[in-house]
Amino acid sequence: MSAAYHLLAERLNARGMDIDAVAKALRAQVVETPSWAYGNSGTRFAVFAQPGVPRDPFEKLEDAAEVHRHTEIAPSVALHIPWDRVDDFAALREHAEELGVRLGAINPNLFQEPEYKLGSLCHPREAMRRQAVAHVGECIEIATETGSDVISLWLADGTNYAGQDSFAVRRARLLESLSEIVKALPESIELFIEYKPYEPTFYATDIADWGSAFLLCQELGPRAKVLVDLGHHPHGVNVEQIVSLLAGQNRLGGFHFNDRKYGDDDVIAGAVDPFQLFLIFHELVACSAFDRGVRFTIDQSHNVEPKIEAMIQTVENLQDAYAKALIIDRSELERAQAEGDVLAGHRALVDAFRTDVRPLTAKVRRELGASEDPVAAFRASGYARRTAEARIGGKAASWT
Ligand code: RM4
Ligand code: MN
Ligand code: MN
Repeated sequence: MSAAYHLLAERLNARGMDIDAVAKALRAQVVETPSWAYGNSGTRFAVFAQPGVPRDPFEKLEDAAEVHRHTEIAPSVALHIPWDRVDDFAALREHAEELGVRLGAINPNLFQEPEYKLGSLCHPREAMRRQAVAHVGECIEIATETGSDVISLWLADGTNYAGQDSFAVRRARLLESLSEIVKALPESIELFIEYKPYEPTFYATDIADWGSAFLLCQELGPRAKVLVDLGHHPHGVNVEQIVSLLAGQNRLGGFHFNDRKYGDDDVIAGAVDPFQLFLIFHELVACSAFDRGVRFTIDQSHNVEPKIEAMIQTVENLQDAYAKALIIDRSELERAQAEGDVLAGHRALVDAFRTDVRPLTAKVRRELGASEDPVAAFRASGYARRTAEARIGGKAASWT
């Protein structure tokens, strides 16, 4: 065990903290990675293809398994349909199992068909709404075959100009479409509803914020929950407070982790604002979200950085944020809050945030059979070179 770990353990033990319990919680952390992050992606200006990018969902799973191999806390992979449509989902599931991973949330794609120009579930024409509902129905069937327990829905619907359509009528169409979807869900599958304030539409988005998503969930019943994507808020919004509120109402389905400086940038979680990430994990620990099945998915697109390395770094950042949240001196925090000791409460958080938990997370990874330094181990493994050499020919996976 490293000297740095002993120092950290000593410090935490002196505060009466059970470091073994912290390590146990960290070993149980589970993060889902998105299949679409392993394919080529870009901006509306350009897609920069990378060498060795998977050519089909089977190869995407191989890259996801590599992330899991080095971290041992990323055992499941979210799929996006039709990007990940295959003829035989049982075979895909088997391939995942052979690689030591499993298939996670199924994400319907209601934004790329030319028919969806004016929307999908809210489209003015009934035939288009039917087509969109049918696509989600196909995703439910896929979820049944893949053993997935979540349909994770992000809706691109909205309008570009005032007067283009009626808010109220679009809302009524949305509720009708979603009610049909919920009715089609088997017992074992939940529906997550993701919100986003703008993009691809610019005037109004049909599910723009957590309140809109929450309201829909209330109308749709207990199987519908809200998904919080960290890049989907206007600037200055207190995301950790939204997390606390939704968790308190038992409507926090899960996350799409990423980070951003300006818009929906989808860069590595914790790369821009690690303090916000830490505060979100603090709220989750405070309301025992980890015992309540909240799902932790990454939703990122790595356009210029190497994709697998970026994903491994992300998983590490999420582990780091969780570790820091777990070592908060909660009795001191409660004391300070009860006594109105403003800055002592703040200091309790900042003290944990400033603590270097890397010796602890490295130990946890060692115990799990993962790599102590996952990015370095991945770099040294030669995997990137091998796949770049092997994956020649065919068409690289891409969202375009
Ligand atoms: C959206 C949203 C969805 C994701 C797509 C690719 O902005 O975040 O969750 O599936 O991008
Ligand atoms: Mn998302
Ligand atoms: Mn997004």
